[in-house]
Amino acid sequence: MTAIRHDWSRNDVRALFDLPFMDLVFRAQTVHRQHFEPNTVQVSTLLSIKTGACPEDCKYCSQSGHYDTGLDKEKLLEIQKVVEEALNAKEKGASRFCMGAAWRSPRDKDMPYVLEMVKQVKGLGLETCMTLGMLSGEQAQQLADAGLDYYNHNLDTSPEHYGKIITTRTYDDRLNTLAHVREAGIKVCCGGIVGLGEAREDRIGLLMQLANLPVHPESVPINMLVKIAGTPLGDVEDLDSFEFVRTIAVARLLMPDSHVRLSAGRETMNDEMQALCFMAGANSIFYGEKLLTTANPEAEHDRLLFARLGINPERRQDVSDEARAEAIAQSVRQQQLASLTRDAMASRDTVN
Ligand code: SAM
Ligand code: DTB
Ligand code: SF4
Repeated sequence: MTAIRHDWSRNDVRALFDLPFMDLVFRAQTVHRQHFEPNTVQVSTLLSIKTGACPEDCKYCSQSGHYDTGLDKEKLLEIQKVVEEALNAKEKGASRFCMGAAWRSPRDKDMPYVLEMVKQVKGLGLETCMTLGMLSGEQAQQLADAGLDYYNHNLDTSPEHYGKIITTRTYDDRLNTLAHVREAGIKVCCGGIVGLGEAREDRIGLLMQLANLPVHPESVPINMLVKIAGTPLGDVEDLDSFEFVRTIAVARLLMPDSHVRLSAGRETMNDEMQALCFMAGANSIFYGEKLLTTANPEAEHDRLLFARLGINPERRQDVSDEARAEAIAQSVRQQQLASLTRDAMASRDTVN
């Protein structure tokens, strides 16, 4: 087993990106096999529960009210409609149902509805995930009490590139929400987008931020930008496919115990490219014809792809809440011990 580290330097991460492609993918696949069943991929289905008219200005997003993308806006869906979609996703083979809302953050009057959605979707035997924007500590606790398994909130890009992509919320706002989610005991789903016109140094910066969080996100979505006409990034230059695979491989090496999701952007990838991503350690996908507002491959196509590659969908995880809380507490204790040891070594070096 590779040790779980939280002290990755820029040079460490850059050195991984700089490896010859085959060496990088081989190393990522080797680490992947030490930590996961090799031919198993976790399958989540997404639903937009509130669409468009978002006050944020994320330059990639179809749902931002700042750009004219021609999207049909929709108010918060009825609970019954959400439950029907979740049942449908379960019947098609998803193990997790992710509900996304185009909000800066939920209003207090929205909370009873989303809490009820969590309870009812969980009642179907699905893992639940929500992405509702920024959360206060109290809102995170309410979601935890309702039984929410995962909360998705991405860092999106490096701290250095961030201001070119979003101006209406800060990097620290995002880190605060992540801390609230973690403190409430909800599992964290946090990743980013590549292909925004960022430099490799920004992909390095994003992965360093994720890998140096106090506890690694359980789920790390790596999204390839889906270009949306009408947004400022609607016709940005394509990212090289191998650079995308490298990003997946480096994420796998930095966060060996996390599920790395080959997330948005599969619609424009061929099957061979997706197989390379699995080879590089991706072990989760979004499944079903729609992401939030854009197209995803047909479910039938994905079933066939899994069969051609001998991949099995991961079964729902049944680890108890107590076991998970103990695993996180242990990881925090290990980090504290590692940092105490480092401090002791440093002061010994100074004394000598
Ligand atoms: N509004 C909430 C928020 O931003 O926290 C939740 C939904 S938002 C759509 C979730 C994530 O989807 C974003 O942080 C971004 O990483 C990803 N995303 C959004 N639009 C995308 C696009 N056009 N291409 C790829 N990823 C995208
Ligand atoms: C994530 O990292 N990717 C998903 C999910 N979290 C919410 C969203 C992808 C959105 C792609 C563009 C769209 O469909 O609107
Ligand atoms: Fe709003 Fe989320 Fe889209 Fe940003 S990514 S504009 S916060 S829906």
